[in-house]
Amino acid sequence: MNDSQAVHVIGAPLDLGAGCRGCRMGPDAIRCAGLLTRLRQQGRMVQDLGDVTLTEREKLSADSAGGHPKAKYIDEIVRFNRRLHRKTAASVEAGAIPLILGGDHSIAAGTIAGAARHKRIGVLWFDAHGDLNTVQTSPSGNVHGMPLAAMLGYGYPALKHIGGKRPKVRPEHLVLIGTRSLDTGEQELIQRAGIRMYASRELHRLGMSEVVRQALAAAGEGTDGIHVSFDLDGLDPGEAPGVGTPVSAGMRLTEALEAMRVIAASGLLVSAEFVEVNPALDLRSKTAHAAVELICSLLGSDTMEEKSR
Ligand code: HAR
Ligand code: MN
Ligand code: MN
Ligand code: MN
Repeated sequence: MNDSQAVHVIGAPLDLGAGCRGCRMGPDAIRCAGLLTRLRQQGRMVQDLGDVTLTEREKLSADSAGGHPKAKYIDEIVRFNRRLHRKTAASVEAGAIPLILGGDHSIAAGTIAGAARHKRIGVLWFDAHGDLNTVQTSPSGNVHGMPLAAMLGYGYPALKHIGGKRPKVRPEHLVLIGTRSLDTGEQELIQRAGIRMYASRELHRLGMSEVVRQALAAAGEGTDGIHVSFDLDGLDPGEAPGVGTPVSAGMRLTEALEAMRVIAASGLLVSAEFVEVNPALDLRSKTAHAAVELICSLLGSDTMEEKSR
């Protein structure tokens, strides 16, 4: 990433992968919290490409949208993610930085496939959860708990094969940050694949800057750059109440902002997404505003910051 690269905002209003409704309104909530104005004030060229189309949820039932009883709405989620993958890839090809606004986290199956179309990608995954379930291990059948497994090459075929059959990320180029809720099958996959993880305990022991420096060294080694996937439930529920699956003892917003600044300074960023903002559960748009702060720390232009000093 450099200061002259434009940011392409892509809305991904999908909530079929989540257990509760509402994060389909996430993209507009983040826009309404002032995203475009704020980024432009920081000297970043921004273009809003609008939203990827979702088939009306009311026309679908979990079965008719079907495909699999333990992967709810999987057919429509795959269709949506194919569209999202093309938009993301086109944006990278145009030399821009795609900034995808979710939507539930199942959209990562489209964004990462898109970013990985012409680049070898490392992934920094900020989340309370691992999202490393497969149809076999998922306790809920909610697809937002599965996208990262799919990107590593595990799970539901149509989901993992979006944008081609090869895995989109190698386990050594993936780092989980802020993790504190993992299912048994996810723990096994982390062990088996040797995935690097910084849970809350390590975050506090090492400090966020050091964690992100280590994460960037691992994910950046032998890749063309980094995709940042930020699930707002990675933050503490006190600072990000507007999420469908809150987990206590999360990252502080100040820590997460520090993480974004270290990533920005590395120049390694290729693409980013901010997901799981659910305005129906939010308190005075606190979570949407947290997303805007994080995005500005990640994508604000350094040059302009210096000019205004
Ligand atoms: N691990 C649980 C499941 O797979 C919960 C997933 C929670 N959802 C998310 N993902 N917000 O980060 O059902
Ligand atoms: Mn997630
Ligand atoms: Mn999560
Ligand atoms: Mn490597």
